[in-house]
Amino acid sequence: MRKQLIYLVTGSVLGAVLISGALSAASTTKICFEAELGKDVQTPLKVVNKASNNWSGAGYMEVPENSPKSKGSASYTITVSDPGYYYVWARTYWKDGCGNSVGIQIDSYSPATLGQDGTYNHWHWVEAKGAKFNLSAGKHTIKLLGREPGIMVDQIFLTKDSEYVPVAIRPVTQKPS
Ligand SMILES: [Ca+2]
Repeated sequence: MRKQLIYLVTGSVLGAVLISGALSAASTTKICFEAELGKDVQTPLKVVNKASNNWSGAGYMEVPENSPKSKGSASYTITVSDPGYYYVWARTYWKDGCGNSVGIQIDSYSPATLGQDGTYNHWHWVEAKGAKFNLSAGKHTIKLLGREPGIMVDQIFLTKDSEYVPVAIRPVTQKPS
């Protein structure tokens, strides 16, 4: 009986170790930074610094309504500590159907389009569907690209987990340089 109990306890401990091992393998690096901290900002993209509970940090990046299409950019240098394939998301706000997308370019990859969805007048996360980026450890350049007017971008988020869907404001993990 005593021996059985020992086996039982040992088995549970082993099970717990295996489960925690599986969890740590499944949990992946997440990178999140504020869109308004972009450098070398080119119009019509512009930084809006305004405090609110509706967005994170000091404000957001905006392409004002009635701006030209496919113009404007902002640059971010981020540091990747965990190399691998990353998926990119942006926390966005579309004022109406005239503008519901934004572009993101990472290093020398082709620019990816995020959005083209039907969620208006509401902050929400959109992803670069079908795009993943192989990022080595070290510094990488991310560019936010204007595509359509009447849009705002609060945060930019990268994850190695293809199943992960960010919700609401995410914790900032680094300040881009
Ligand atoms: Ca922000």
